[in-house]
Amino acid sequence: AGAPQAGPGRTDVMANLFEWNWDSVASECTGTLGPAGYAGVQVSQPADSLKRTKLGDGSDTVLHPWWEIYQPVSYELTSRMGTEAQFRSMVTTCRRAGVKVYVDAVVNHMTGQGSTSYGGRTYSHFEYAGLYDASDFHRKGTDCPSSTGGIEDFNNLRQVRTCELVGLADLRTDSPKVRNELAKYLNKLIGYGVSGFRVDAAKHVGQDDLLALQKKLRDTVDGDRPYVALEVFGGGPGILSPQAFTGAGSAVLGLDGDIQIKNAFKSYPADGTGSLAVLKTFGDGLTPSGKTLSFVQNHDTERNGDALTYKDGATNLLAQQFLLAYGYGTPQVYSSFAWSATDASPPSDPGGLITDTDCASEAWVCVHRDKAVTGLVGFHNHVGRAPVTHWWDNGGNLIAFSRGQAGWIALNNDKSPVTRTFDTGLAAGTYCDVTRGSVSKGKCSGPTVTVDARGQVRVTVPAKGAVAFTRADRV
Ligand code: LM2
Ligand code: CA
Repeated sequence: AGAPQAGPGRTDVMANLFEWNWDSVASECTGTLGPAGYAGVQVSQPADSLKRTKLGDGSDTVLHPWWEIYQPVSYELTSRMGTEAQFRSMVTTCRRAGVKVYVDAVVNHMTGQGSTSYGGRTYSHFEYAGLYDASDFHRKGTDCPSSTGGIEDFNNLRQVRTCELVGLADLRTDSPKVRNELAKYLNKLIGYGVSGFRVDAAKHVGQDDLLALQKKLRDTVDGDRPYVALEVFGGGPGILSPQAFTGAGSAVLGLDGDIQIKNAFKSYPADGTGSLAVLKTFGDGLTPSGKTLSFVQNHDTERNGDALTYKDGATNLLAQQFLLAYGYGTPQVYSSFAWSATDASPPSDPGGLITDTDCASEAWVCVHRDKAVTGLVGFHNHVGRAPVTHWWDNGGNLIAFSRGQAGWIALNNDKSPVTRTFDTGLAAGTYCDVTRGSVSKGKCSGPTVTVDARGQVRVTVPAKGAVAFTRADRV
């Protein structure tokens, strides 16, 4: 169950293209992800889902909110993101570009509302023709001990596992029938070339059922065990904690880590009152690096206040650079659509089908394409597992460190530039700053910096910016 790895010069960086349609993911794999050195891409929940036909109460103004996809109604692959044929072709295209595909898998529940779907299916709560009937769901009273049938106490083990998460029909993942249906679905995806999964609501499935399900999964087309990253929000005690799930999959999501990154880069309530100096031992107290899919934000935490968002602009880019440079976890870069209301729909046609991504429009935010980020993807791939050395900080918002003798970076989260001499531990020479330029035919397209015979470099670290280079960026 290895972290994503593919192609020469790649290690493990993943892009999370949340609610990009399949055709757009495919062109991104060929046009950007492959060439920039991304090893993997996480795509959205691909099974047929709820398609709402009318608005709910007064505050409900969006007919097709982004969260429709978290309400599956079958395991057919017709969705807001495209057809089954488009999905398959996307996987093939991405793999050819050296980018492995990881799928967001909803295994805890089925839809909690509505009656029609993107695939044109009709269904009702607890009845999904040809797949599940009422006997395949946990029920209030017999299984779920809460008075409403919903999870009321997130510290109560039986509630967390058998009651309904926000009213979503809770699958009997402890039954052979449900496990077989889920395995059939996930194995179909693996057969199409998918390399692993982000498992939605894994806390609400529980360790035993997750492990039993994974035993039923086939090897990937590369001959590996599928990579399985479990979504487990922090805050739960004991066996409900992320730490308690590290043995139940390949990794857990870094949901405590993204909170800490936000706190360091942007303390509440004022921007810049935290300090990057605290990141000297980032990872302390969190799940082990090799067992964590780390990120600055995801689709939930960009909305719930836990994490930095694209709206933080340069601060967000700087945080992405830190995560890629520091080497905690398998790093993932999140890119999705712009929003103001938290329920907003991704750019869609009137029927809710998501339209092609246009990174040049204000409707989409392509963080993974930013030169500040792609430069650090290359850095990450080059430095590999080299340890963090030569750490330096000013106790505030200026930090610098090396990754062994393979690379060096300085990050400045203050509002004014700083010029200073740093120890890098790298060999003497002139290097291309990969945050602004790249080396091609021995020439740097951006600014260069010079390391002297003592391994020292004198640089100006821009306000809300970084300077970074690796051994491979000598010119
Ligand atoms: C997740 N991880 O465990 C996803 O990352 C998260 O985005 C999902 O919630 C959740 N679990 C279920 O997969 C989102 C969204 C919810 C939304 C659900 C289901 O944050 O607001 O709930 O998807 O679409 C919506 C309504 C809610 C309603 C529910 C069921 O907002 O009010 O509950 O549908 O009808 C009565
Ligand atoms: Ca459950």
